[in-house]
This record gives sequence, C-alpha cells and structure tokens, in this order.
Amino acid sequence: QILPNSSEPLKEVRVEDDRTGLSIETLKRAFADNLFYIQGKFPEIASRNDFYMALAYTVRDRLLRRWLNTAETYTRNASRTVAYMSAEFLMGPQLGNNLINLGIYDQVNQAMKELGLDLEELLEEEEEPGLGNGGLGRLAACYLDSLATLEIPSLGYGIRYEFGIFEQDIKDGWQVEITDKWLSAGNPWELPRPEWSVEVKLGGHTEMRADEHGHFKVYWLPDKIVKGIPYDTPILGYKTNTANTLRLWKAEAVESFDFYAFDSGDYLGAVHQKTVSENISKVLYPNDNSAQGKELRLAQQIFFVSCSLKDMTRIMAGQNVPLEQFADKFVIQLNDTHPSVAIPELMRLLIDEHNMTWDQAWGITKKTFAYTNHTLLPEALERWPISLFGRMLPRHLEIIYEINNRFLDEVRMKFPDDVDRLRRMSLIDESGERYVRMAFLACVGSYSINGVAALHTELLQKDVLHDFYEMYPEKFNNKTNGITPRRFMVLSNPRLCKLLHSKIGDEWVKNLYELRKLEGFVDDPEFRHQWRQMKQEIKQDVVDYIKSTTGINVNVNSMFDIQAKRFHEYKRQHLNVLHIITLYNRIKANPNIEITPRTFLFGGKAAPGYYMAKLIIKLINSVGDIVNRDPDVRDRLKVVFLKDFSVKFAQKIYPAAELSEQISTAGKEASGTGNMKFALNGAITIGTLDGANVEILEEVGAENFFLCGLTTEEVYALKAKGYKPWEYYKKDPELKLAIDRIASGFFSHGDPNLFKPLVDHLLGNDQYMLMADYRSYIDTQDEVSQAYRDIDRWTRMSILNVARMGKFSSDRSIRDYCEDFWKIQPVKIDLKQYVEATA
Ligand code: CR1
Repeated sequence: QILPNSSEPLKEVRVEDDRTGLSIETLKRAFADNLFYIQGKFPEIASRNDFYMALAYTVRDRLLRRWLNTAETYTRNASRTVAYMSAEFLMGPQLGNNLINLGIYDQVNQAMKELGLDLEELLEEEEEPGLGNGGLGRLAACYLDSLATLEIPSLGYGIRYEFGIFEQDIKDGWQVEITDKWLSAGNPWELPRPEWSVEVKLGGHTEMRADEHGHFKVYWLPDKIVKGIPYDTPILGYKTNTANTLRLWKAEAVESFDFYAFDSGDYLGAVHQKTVSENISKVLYPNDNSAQGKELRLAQQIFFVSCSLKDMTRIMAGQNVPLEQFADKFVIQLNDTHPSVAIPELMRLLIDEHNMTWDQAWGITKKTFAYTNHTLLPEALERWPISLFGRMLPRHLEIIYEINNRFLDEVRMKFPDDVDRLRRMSLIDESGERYVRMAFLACVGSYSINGVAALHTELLQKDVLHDFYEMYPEKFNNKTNGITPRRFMVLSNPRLCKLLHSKIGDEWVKNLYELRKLEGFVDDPEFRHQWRQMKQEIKQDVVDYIKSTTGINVNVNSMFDIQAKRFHEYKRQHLNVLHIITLYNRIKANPNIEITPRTFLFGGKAAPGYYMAKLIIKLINSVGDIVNRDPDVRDRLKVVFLKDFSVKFAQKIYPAAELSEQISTAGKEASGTGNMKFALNGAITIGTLDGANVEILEEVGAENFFLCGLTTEEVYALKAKGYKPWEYYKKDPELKLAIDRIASGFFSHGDPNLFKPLVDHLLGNDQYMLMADYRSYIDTQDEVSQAYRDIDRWTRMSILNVARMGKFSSDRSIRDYCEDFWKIQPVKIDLKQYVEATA
C-alpha cells in the first residue's frame, strides 16, 4: 500500500500524446523530445547512437502502457505464471522487433525519413545483448516472443552478464576473441528495479540449533552474501497488448562490506570483496554444448536461481497467495540443468526459511519444476565435484543427499535387489571423484522431462535417461523446438513477406500453418518467377555486403550454400570442407569440367578453449585462400567465412540461403533450430537424419529435402562392430585425395604440421564418422548441383519448403507446453486509457 491513509485512489496518469501517439507527426515530436531531454543533444551535435537512443526511448514509451497494464492485470488476478529459468537469453536487437510487434514499423520509417534519417542505419546501430551461446539461448528468446504473443503470463529469469558472448575477429585465418562491451553505449530497453533486490548466501557451514520453541532446525551460516539487482526488459507480443517481463539479475556487493571497510580500516580488502561479488554476473561462459566445471559458473547458477525464487515468493506475498500454493501460482521451466540447483534451493527456502516439513516442501517442489534436456553429448551433462559443491552450497548438498536417500529407497521398492541400478541412478556419482549429477537431480525433482525433437526424446528414453524412463515413464514427453516467425521472417525478410502478403495475406504471422496456402501457387510460372527475382535481390544485397566487408567478389548467380552455427566437431563443418576440396580437386584434374557454381558461406564461433573447432575455422579460411585465388577455378567456387555471427547478422544471412547444411552425425544434434530458420526462408536442406531434420523432412516431403549419411542405428551398429575410418580413406580415391591435400600442406603454405591434429583425428578414431558419411554426402551434393540447374524444380522445392514449415513456429511449441503440462490459459490484457489524446 503506497498511500495507507488515503481514501482517494491515485489520480489517473495523464501524459501528453507525445508519449503514446502513433501518428507520424507525433512520432517525430516524441523523437525530438527524447533527443533533447534524455540524450541531452541537439541534432547538429547528435551522434548516430544518440539518434538510435532517442528512437529507442520513443518506442519504449509506447510499450510501457502495455507493460504496466499487463503487470497490473496479472497482479490483480494472481494469474498462474510460467517462470522460464535460463542461464542464457540470446535476444538479438530489440528495436526492430518492437516496431514489428507494435505494428508501427512503417510509420516510424516514414517519420525518420521526414527527419532526414535512415531507419535501417539506426537499426544497425543497436548493440545486441549477446547473452547466450547458440541454440539454447536463442530458443529461450523465441519462447519469450511466443509466450507474449499467445498472451501467456510469464517471466523470463536469467543473468545480466556485463560481457556477453565474445566478438569474433579473424586474424590470419584464426579466430580471435574480443570482449563484448554491449552495455557501453547504454541499454535503453531495461529498467533497474533496485527496490526488489535480494540477497544470496554462499559458502560457510551449517549448524543444528534449537529455535525459540525448542525445535531443532538447520541454520546455514554463510561466509559470503551477494546482492542481486533485477533489471527488467519488456517483451511485447505480436499485435497483442501483452508485454511480459524478462528479469535479469546483476550481482553487487552488499552494503555491509562498505560499513565493514569503514569500521576496520581495511578499505582495499572491502573493495576487493566488492569486485569478487560483482564478478558473479561479469561474463557469460562461452561454451556451447559443453559443461564448464568452474566455481564461478556454479556461483552464477545459484545466484540467479536463488534471486528468482525469492522474487517469486515476493510476488506471491504481494498477491496474498500463501506459499503452500507455490505450485499453483508458478510452473518453473528449467532450460537445461543450468538452473537445476533451483530444486534444492526451493526446498531450503520452504523448509529453513518458511518452516515447512520435508514432505510438504517436497510435495510442492515436485509439482513446480519441469525440465528440458537439450543434449545427449556426455561432455555437456553437468556434474559438480562434491568438494566444490559442498564448499559453496553446504546446505544444498545436505538437501541433495536427503533427496537422494529417499529417491534410492523408491528405486529399491520398484526394482528390488538391483544394486547396479542404484549405483547407476544415484544423484551422486561415486565411480571415482564424487560428483553431483545435475540431470538426474532435475529428473527426480521435476514432474515433466522433455526432449527438444522427436528423435532426441526417443534417444533420451532409450539411452541417456533410460533408467529414469523406466522409473518414471509418465514424466517423459517430447516438445519439438520452434522459432519465431516475427523475428525470422517479418523482421528479417521483408521481401519474402511482401510476396507472401500479395498471395496469402498475413495470417501466417500468427498461424504459421497458413503458409500451406502457398502450395496453390507452386505451379504458377509467374509466381515462381517473382520468387526467383526476390531471392536474387536478397542475394545481391549479401554480395554487396561481402564485397564491402571482405573484398571478395561473389557471383550472384552461384548457389548460396550456407553453414552457420556454432563450431563443433559433431556439427561437422569439416565434412563440408571435404566437399569443397573434392570439387576443387575435380577442377584441378579437369579445368573444363562442368560444375554448378557455388558460394560456400560459413559463420559461427568456436569456444575459446576448443582447439579442434578453432582449427576447423583456420582450415576453412586456408582452403578459401587457395580456392578463391586459383585462376583454374574461374570463380566457379568461392569460400567465405563471415566473421562474428550473431542474431543480428543471422537475420541478414538466412534470407539469402539456397542450400542449408545440417550435417551433424546422426544422434548428436538434439534438435537444431537454424535448420528451421533456413527452410522457413526458402533454403533447401542437405542433412542427416538427426534432431529436427527428421521432422523437417517429414513435413516438406523427401522430394524436397536432400538426405544423406548414416542413421542413428547405423552409427551405433558401426561403432559396436568396430569402426575403421582408415578403410574408407583407402577405398575412396576422392576422399583419399582430399585428405592427402590437407595433410601434405597444400592449404598451409607447405606446412604438413598445421592440420595434422585434424587429419590424425579423422584417420584415427574419427569419433563423428566423417569418413563413413563422406561418400553419401558427396553423392548427395552432386544431386544438389543437378537439381540447382533445373531452375523450375529448384524454385518449386524452395516454395514448398516455406509452405510446409508451419509446424516449426515457436507458437506451436509453446502451445504444446501450455496444454500438455504447464496448464496455463491465456490472459487478455485490456488497454486502460490513462491517456487523453491531445492530437
Ligand atoms: C542443442 O545442441 C538445440 C538447442 C535448443 C542445444 C541444439 O540441437 O537446438 O540446444 N543444446 O534446444 C545445448 O546447448 C547444452 O545443450
């Protein structure tokens, strides 16, 4: 209660139309106002960033009413809410997306034009928040967009990293990492909420003591306390009034440290403590699909999870919902195991701080959490050494032991006399150094466990989580990933949208299955012609971009063959390189050979500590240096590495793609989401039967997809029988020549050592079976080249890929989550008229 003694409600807020109006005149005035009063600049001395900021604030003003009305409605109704907990949110630039979702892109474009400014340039100016590594973080961002669009009450909870994913430069063909100072020019989209700060305990020890009633209780005496400050960003739905919240936590020192310094005179010591605290939210760990067993990483996890849970209890208190109803008020979705310490943390809060019994607390916890697994790779499954875990979270370790004891009793009851099963399923790995197995903790503490594509879920059940599937079959379910068509079509591919608009309207933006209507035009030669023309224009933009950034001349009539994703051996960018070398070798053997001209485009970052992935980047650049310069090639092949792949950059690239490379070893890519973005923009996939490729193939039809490689069963069978990569090399002359050229130093100025580790890997154990898949891949690529020469066939395939992508909207994914186990209904937001228009 803000005004406890007042019987009068607060007067309605009245602001002039400049804060809210959507007419071009009003937008211009508001822009000038923000430039003057927020940026403190007049046009003659304003930088491009000042103009960007002025526009961003103009747009933010127009979001605020929706945001506040949404919060007000949820508060009043105490609406059931999804809390999406994720260590990563790869949001991409906000301005363009907000213009699209507010439906004012064209007005703002016009307003800027009238002011002599170029909206495109201002959009370019935005530093995107790169608070994620790849698919997992971007999925979280797509889900927030769909949650808001579907009017589902939700909160995203994560970390406000001061430095996001590093910026990638390429020097002499090698990746070089530069810190990402995304906040340096200011972030107009966030609002700090210091009044909702919370404290998080770390370290120390626990003690049993009697409380005031003589009951024994556990007390945790930490040796460190850190403060979390929430920063809120509005997440507006597409053409709805719903604006949900992304709440990211920044770590700061608690004030007591300052007092301590004052008292003790240890000023430098206290300042040091301050730095230690602030370090927690300093930087995103730049690993994709591999666990980072570092103390600071665990500190990040408990930090944001504890802040978020306390925030949720604060929200409940504000809405007069008793804590007993936690699981009715919130469902917490764990985006992989990174937030899974939330399970013991909620137990601790309910038992130690709110005096519930174990059974009561466990009953609530088990009904609150749902866990999404994103990977089968063993190196990505998180486990924490007991010693480290216990040092930082002594109370949580006790709770995990107790959960484990009770859980193992349950296992014993269901599977009597099966000692090996107990060993396999224990939350504590005791095979060597002892570890806490976070995925198992997530399975035990959640009521739902889902994989991210049909094949992935099946493999989880058969393999990685098989024992848990036998124990709790009812918990398992599949939720195939999706992507938001707002960002990855409406915002990034205006040309395609215009063409779609002319034929099938715009319904597809909210209901992607509507794209099916395109099938009716596939036989219309005029439409196919327009389709090709559109693609050509987009490609020309990218040709110009490549020319201006790299100096490389790209043939706009060549096939744009793109692989853009994180660098990882299982994704096999080097298999793609073997194809490039094979084509090159064919040209060298016969310079007049008929060859379909191709431009090979690569984009993606490697984890800074992942040597082999960085070597593959170097290989691409080295092969490019030779191929691009060789006069025999006569510009029929071009290899371009596009540095610093990001969301912003991805938006430029997907629309230009004609062939999408999705060639991971079967059974390794949990889902993939880039595969969906490419196909939705009219690229045809060459891919293995892996992750969501399986479902894409199913949707678009085998005749519109280039399938290659071993299946998962074949991969397993071959491994079991004894895989000998060398044999493939010996038997296939094209493969042998390709490898030999790398090994001989042909691409490394005669140095045979540079790529030796890679060659040794491939001919040694070849964990990801490139040698086995090479021939199938090359033959399929030859079919691709053939198909590309048949312009009509290719265009039909492209149109049908777009037409049949309906399933892969993140709206469908989110609807599935809602109906299947979140059990949340949409809540309509009415826009309250705070404002009297004056214009
Ligand atoms: C998977 O590798 C999937 C995304 C999103 C990644 C990728 O195939 O599309 O998750 N997994 O579900 C991951 O980052 C830690 O695991």
